[in-house]
Amino acid sequence: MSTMKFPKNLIILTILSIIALSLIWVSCQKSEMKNYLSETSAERDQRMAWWREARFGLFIHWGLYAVPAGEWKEGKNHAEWIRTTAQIPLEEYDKFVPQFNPVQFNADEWVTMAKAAGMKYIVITSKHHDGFCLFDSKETDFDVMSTPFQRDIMKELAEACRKQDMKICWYHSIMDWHHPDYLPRREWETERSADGANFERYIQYMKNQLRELVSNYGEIGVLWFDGEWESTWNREYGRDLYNYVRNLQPNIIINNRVGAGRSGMEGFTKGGEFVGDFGTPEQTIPATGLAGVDWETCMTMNDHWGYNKNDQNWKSTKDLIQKLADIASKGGNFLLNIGPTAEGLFPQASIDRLKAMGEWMKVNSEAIYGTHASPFASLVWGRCTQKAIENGTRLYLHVFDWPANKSLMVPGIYNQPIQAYLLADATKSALNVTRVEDALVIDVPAQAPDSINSVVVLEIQGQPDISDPPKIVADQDIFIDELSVSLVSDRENIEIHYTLDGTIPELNAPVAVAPLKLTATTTVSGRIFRDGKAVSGTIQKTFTKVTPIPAVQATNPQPGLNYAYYEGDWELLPDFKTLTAKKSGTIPTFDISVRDQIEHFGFEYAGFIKIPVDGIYLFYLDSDDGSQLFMGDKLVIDNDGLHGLQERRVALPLDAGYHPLRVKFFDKTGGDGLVVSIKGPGIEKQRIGEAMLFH
Ligand code: FHN
Repeated sequence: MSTMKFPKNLIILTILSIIALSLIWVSCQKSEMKNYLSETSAERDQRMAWWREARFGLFIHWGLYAVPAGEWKEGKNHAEWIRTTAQIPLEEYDKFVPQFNPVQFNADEWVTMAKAAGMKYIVITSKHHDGFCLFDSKETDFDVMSTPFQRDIMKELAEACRKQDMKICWYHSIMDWHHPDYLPRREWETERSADGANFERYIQYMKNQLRELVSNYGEIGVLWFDGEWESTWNREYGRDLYNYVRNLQPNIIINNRVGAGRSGMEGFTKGGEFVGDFGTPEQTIPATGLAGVDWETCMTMNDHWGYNKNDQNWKSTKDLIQKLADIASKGGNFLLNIGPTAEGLFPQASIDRLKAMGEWMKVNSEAIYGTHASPFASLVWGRCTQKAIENGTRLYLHVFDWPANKSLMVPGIYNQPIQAYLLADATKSALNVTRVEDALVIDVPAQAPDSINSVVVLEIQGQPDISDPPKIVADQDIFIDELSVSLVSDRENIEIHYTLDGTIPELNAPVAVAPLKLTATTTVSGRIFRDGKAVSGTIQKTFTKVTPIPAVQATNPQPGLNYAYYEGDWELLPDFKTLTAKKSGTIPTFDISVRDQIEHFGFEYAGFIKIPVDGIYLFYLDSDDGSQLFMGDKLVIDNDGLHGLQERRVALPLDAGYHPLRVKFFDKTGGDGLVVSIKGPGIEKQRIGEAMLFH
């Protein structure tokens, strides 16, 4: 049969026009994307309002891993990571699919228990690192519809939440140990080739699933990303994904694990990196809140996120209730986890704790919902949360240790009291309040209303006026010629008296009315007075005048750094001088992408940095794993060791000109990263670029 011949150039023209049209389509898509990264604070406050009010949510880790329930061969300490921690090959792990049939799952019962506990939102694993989807996805068969259960769990839970005015939220893992395009492979998965894997194609798969999750289940409260720490994910992907999801649902809230800037389990994002909407401390509660930063501690009730049938190390109800108060007293949210069984049930120990927390919340939730961080640095008997009221403030005093002498002392507070009463007392019968020096003392009954946390309400006039000393504010602790230092406080109707000789300021000491100009090493002390009386302690800080490090003569400096690349398995930085480099040469800046393998490698970079003007310069070293920065022969930043992305910094006085510097870096396994940044006179914090580097 003759076949029609198309002239070659017509075929080429057709292909080119298809490419051109698809590029136009993609750019249209991008151009239609609104940029939510530049949201106003008013818009953000409106979007965050329900979440800040909520303060308390339920985390649910559920999936195929509930089937083995923590056990594999001899191992009994696994959970949601079991495919990796037990090194289960894909085809073995897939055998859990036909075993997943949680016939006792009842979404309404789960939501009822969460609501009774006082929780306002539920975050459930739509897909954890194992890649299995608890929802009906058109993008994969590795989902709940391929199990005997064949019901869309996300759909049922979303509907149950809506019925009970509970926000439904999705956890979604960026890391995916099942999808063929996800990289890197697990180190032990030597049989599973990465040939043909295309990470960009994986990102599109993830975006397609997120479109399903954020379009098919109604309004979603939070997208809780996780698994963002591996080397293939980065800040740019995170910013793009944040915008992508916000364009699907503009009011959705997204955590900081969408980006790549989270520093470890303390969960906050380093300055300058993309942050998402809230920090995510994990299994830990920050020592204090961070003014103006939204954050949420996520925590297990025992030692595992996913169900482990052998894990009976349950936190006590007392511990959980006091943790809820502690977190709220620092301005954070508490996301408390349950790992349901393969049958679809909450473990009884979890049910018991939810119930007991609900009993406490039934009486005291006003002291949690919509509250703000404590105005006190610390309280020996418990915690404090607060709310604004007309012409004053309502303090919720969470008393863990009830005073045996029936006198509850609230130290260092200068406000006039309005009234005090027990939150558990429906009649709000007044408690007597007297002033003793800088404290207010509340007469309380002998018997605490609650054995774990009794809330005493103290209403005061105006904003809290606490005996905090003034703050001492300056750019640096060291200076070359002159340094401006300010003493500040937001307390009203006060004077700040100061000394410059290390003595305690008394009433006759000078008053700080403008920034102080220091020209020699000085210890600044500040103390607050009102109506001739000291109403704070004293704060002190020493500022040191230093001689700048002289520049060196660089002979015929050329752009770029010398570098040497090594391979090896280290726990700490080796002495590279004793090793043979795999390769070396010059490189424009600190760049680890020239490595020949994705783990067990190291670099040493050496050259000069050209400092523009005399001044104090901050250097930052952010790495996963270890790194060190040398200026001349001096080790100035030691960030060595096995760790996730972690940033350390140093301030150095430098003369203008060339300064010799050296950076050592190594990565063992898992994520990796190296960022060397600088901040100085006229230089905002930024990566040290090619323009400043020479050899
Ligand atoms: O690897 C996960 C872990 O399984 C769990 O999901 C926690 C909960 O936030 N997040 C990761 C560990 O940081």
